[in-house]
Amino acid sequence: MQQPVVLVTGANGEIGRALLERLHREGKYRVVTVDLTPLPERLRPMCLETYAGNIMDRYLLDQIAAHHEIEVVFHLAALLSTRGERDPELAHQVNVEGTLHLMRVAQNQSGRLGRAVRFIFPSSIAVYGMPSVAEKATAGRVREDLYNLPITMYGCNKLYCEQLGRYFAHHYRQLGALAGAARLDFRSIRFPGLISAETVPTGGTSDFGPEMLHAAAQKHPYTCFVGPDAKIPFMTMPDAVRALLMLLEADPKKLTTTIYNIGAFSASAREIADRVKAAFPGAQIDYQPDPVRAKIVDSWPEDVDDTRARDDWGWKPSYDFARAFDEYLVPGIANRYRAGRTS
Ligand code: AKB
Repeated sequence: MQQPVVLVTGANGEIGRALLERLHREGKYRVVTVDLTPLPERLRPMCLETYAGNIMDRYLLDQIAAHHEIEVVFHLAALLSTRGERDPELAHQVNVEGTLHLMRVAQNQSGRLGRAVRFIFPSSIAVYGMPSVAEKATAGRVREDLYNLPITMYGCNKLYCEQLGRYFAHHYRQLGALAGAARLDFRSIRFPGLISAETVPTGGTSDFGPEMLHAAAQKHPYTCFVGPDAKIPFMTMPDAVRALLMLLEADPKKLTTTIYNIGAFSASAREIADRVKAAFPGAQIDYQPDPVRAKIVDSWPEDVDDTRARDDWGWKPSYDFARAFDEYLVPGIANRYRAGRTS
């Protein structure tokens, strides 16, 4: 029997590239990708087919669905929080309308297959809106259902799409002929800021962590856009990808919700800078907080409560703060720049 087909949108992004490599190593799925920009040469042989195009293009999505029996969707395409504040309407189009198109395609596909397509959606700590820095400091590990008052378009988009997914999974066309048909199996993870040894993110507001590290590894000075005390949860990219696959493979009977926090470690800009300086002794880091970006980071919780993910599908991070730097980021980044890779 042929392996099932997985569709990855935003495959050329940070998470996408890491996920493609992992899916390729495991060899359990055939992978079809779509992204605005073509995949780098080295990733293309890992895929059954790659499409360069926009997820707003309904015709393209229908074409992809017509050509492949898609059983799983990783919908990674999105405009992140800083980019989204620069163009909120575009963020809404990509993050909400694009997601709706894709859910419709996956829903139709579930009907055709007669079983639920698994739709894995990366949400974010951006769905939270802490009312003040003082409350952020005392709130501790924030549960999924608290402080859902985002201050960015991206956060609003993610929060809404989580609900859209829940609707598609449990209530889609509840009055119509499809009331008893196979629905989407929607599952989402609220990611913290992600740090990869391979890639530098663009357009996000948690980017100060990875930017600081990659700048130091390249011997570039770095001016941080948040103050030294700004603190949010972070996670390494290998843990993020592992979580996506764990949630994909989790037994549906064990899932008690469609929305899961996952945590690994929390760190302030100063704590990250100290680690970076220890690893790259010449690193030059200073602070010139951008008031808006700093306010966005202040609105995100210091830490998240991931009890549900631990209980329902066995989530446990592999990398805490020390291991992340010592065993993954520092050696990985040194390798990456030594090899002089450009993509
Ligand atoms: C961003 O900064 O927008 C993202 C996120 C926290 O979801 N990295």
